[in-house]
Amino acid sequence: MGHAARGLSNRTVIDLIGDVHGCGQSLGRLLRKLGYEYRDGAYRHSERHAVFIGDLMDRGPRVRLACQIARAMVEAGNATWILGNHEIDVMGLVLGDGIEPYLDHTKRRLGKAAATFNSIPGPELLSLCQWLQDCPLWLEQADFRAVHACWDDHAVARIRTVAPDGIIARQHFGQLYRSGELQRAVSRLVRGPSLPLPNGQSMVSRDGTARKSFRVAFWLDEPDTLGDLVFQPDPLPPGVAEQPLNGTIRAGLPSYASNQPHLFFGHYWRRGRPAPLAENVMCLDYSAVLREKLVAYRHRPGQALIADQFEWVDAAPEWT
Ligand SMILES: [Mn+2]
Repeated sequence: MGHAARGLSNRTVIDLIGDVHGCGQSLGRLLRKLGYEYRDGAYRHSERHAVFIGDLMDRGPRVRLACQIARAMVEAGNATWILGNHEIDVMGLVLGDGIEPYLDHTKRRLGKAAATFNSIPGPELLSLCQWLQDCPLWLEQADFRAVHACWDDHAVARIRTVAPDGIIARQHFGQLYRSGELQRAVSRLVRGPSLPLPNGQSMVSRDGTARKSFRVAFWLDEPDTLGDLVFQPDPLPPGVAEQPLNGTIRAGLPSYASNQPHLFFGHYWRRGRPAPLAENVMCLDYSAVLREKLVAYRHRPGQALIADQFEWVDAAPEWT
C-alpha cells in the first residue's frame, strides 16, 4: 500500500502547500502559522490534512529538514506528498536498477540536485527515495485535484494503467527514465506543457540555462497568440509573443475547463500576492527558494476558489 490518502476523506479540510525546495525552516513556520503542532516527532492537526504539491527537494539550504518534516507528517497520517519533477530526478539518480543509476550523475541535473546530495546522508537519501516510490503523482478528491505542474486527462489515463491511484507500481518505475509513452505522460504532469520557440530560436532563462522552449498555460479559454500562452518568469524573445497560434499548436496542448474540479499545482515560480489563475485553477509556487513566499491554500470541501484562503510566510529569514 502506498502513502496516498490515509487520514483523508471528502469532508476533510485541506492545506495545500507549494514548492518548498529545501526551505525547511520556512516550512516549519508555515505549518505553525496554519495551526499545526509539533508532537511525537511530527507536525499534526486534529482536523486538517496537508498536501505537499511536490519539489520539497533541491536548491534550498535545508533540504533534509524539509524532507524530514514532510515524511514524518505522511507517516503520521497527516499529509500527502505529491511527487514533483525534482523528486523524480533525484529518485532516478539514487535508485537505479541495482546496477547503475537511472540518470547519469554527470549530467546537468546533478547541479540542481547537489543541495539534496549535500544535505542528506547517503543511506538516508536511499531510504527516502525508496519510500517516495509509494507517494502519488496526484491527489484526486470529489471537488479538487492536486498535481505538481499540469492535469492532462490523456496523460492521467495512460499513467492509471500502471498506477490506478497515481502511485507507479515498482516494476514500472524504471520506465520513467526511458523515453516512451509512460515517461512522456509523467513528464507532462510534473513539468507541464511547453512549446518550442519558433525558427529554432533559444533564450537564456534567469538561472542561466539556455532553452529552446517555453512553458505555457493550459487552462486558458481562447488563447490567440504565443504571448497569451506563455507562463514563466522569463519574457519571450522579441517578436515571438505576437505570433498567432495555429491549429497544430492548439491540438497539442491539454486543456482545463472552468467546469472541472478545482485544480492546484506548483512548479511555475510565481511572485507577488497569491491569487487564483482562473475561477478553478490555483498555482501555489511563489518562489520560496528565491527568498519570496512559501504559500498554502486552505481548501474547505464545497468552497469556491477565493483569494482570502491563502496563508504564507516570508522565506527570506531562511538565510539569516
Ligand atoms: Mn517543479
